[in-house]
Amino acid sequence: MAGEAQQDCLFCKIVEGQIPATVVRETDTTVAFRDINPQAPTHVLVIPKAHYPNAAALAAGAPELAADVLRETQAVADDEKLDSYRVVFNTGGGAGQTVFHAHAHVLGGRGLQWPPG
Ligand code: IU
Repeated sequence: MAGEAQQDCLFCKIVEGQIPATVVRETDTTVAFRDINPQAPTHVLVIPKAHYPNAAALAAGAPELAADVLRETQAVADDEKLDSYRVVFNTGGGAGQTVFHAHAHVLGGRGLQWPPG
């Protein structure tokens, strides 16, 4: 069922505390943790606790939860004192998505090029 934890999902395991992560924020519905392979001085992932495979499924299936995730990206940027930052939802393998549990990358702390690669 939509939103249910998936046995083989690494981010569900982080939510459940079965895999370690450096958690920087947590709400009833979301977790934010530092990316293990940071691409910028600040690189934090914000995920919904509930499992949705990507941002499109999250937005369609649980729009209020999608709003929670977006709100938390702003909170991360505030915590990290970022004036400029980028929020990225890689959606689909062709866009570089490797973990199929919806997540927002919050990137900042350096100049960012546009368009991204
Ligand atoms: P992507 O958009 O699906 O490519 O992003 C997945 C990210 O998850 C990627 O940047 C990884 O470095 C990151 N990550 C992590 O932070 N902790 C983990 O245990 C695993 C992946 I697996």
